[in-house]
Amino acid sequence: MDSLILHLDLDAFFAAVEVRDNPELKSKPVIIGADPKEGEGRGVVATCNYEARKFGLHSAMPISHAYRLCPHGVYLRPNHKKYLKVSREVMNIIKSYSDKFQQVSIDECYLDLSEKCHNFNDAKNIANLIKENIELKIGITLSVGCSTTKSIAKIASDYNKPNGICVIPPEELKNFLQDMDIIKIPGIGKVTKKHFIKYGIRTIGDLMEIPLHKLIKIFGKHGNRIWKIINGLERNHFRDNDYIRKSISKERTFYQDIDDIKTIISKLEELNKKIHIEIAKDGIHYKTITLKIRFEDFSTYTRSKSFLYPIRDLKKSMSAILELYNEFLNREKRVRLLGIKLSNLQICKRQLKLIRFL
Ligand code: TTP
Ligand code: MG
Repeated sequence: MDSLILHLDLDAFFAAVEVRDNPELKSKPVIIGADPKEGEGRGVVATCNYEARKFGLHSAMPISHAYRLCPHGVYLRPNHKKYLKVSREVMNIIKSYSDKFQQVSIDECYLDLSEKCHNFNDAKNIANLIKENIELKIGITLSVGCSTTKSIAKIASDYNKPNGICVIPPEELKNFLQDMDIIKIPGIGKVTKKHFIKYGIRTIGDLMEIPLHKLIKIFGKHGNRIWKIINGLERNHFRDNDYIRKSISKERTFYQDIDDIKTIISKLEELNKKIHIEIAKDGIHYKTITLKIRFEDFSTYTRSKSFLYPIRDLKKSMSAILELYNEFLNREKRVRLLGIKLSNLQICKRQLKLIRFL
């Protein structure tokens, strides 16, 4: 018997929470992100509701660009604490439908229903129940994909967004994927896509024409992984661990570009302190620290350093940041943005017990 896997992803998550808490916004374009400052703002869009997407707005778009496309939208700053709380509430509801559960980001997770359901119809009924339950208790919507593997379920959940359900049994897989852009395959981003285009591969149908040995020859391990995904042969691992973000980052786009080294260092110290306050609350340690720097001409660089073991240490991290910053000391350009990212995260075991207990 094939597995029955659901992928569940909340619709326009941050924006949906704000609309829920202020129903007057319901029919308006709502954008969550940096302050647009009437078109002069310098950050990016975190997300926006589907009303705003009609104007071409999307995540990661510069907020000034968003403002030009949609000046009459409602622009709100994010409230991460609130979103984390809503995320926990949603995940607790979803978890109650199966022990085989894995959260993969703040608003998406997988659920294995193989032992709970006999067929796709049963799985679809459960997906509907979950959707109704979340809409009733939490007041936001989500989209669900259902198939025999995690990656196909993920592609399917995106297919009928927002507020949709899409079930893809194995016999419909080929038809479903055939005309899709290869960027829909989890793990293929803009950069990898360019690599595939060099070989004339644009759609998943193009990929399906290529035999496995050839894919492996051209793309190595990546080729093997992709072949398994598009043929519905990927193995479904459910990691039995608590969800922990892959990385935590903080960045600041300055109101005016800066070139004074003292100011740059104090901004880095400020970011470093803030990010440490945040991880201390959750007992998180990190092995890798990354410095991001964007100059006035928008050239952007990231540089990382990894420690031998996970740490949470303000002094050590600051000296790593300064070491990474050294490379940019003599650039004769002003700095537009600075950012710090912590990755390779781990929750200290004792702390985890305490969090569970609380
Ligand atoms: P997504 O699930 O990618 O987006 P979404 O839920 O807003 O919209 P969709 O209906 O397409 O699923 O991301 C979840 C949340 O993560 C999103 O609400 C805001 C945040 N986010 C950012 O802050 N920056 C980003 O670049 C992206 C992609 C998401
Ligand atoms: Mg989402």
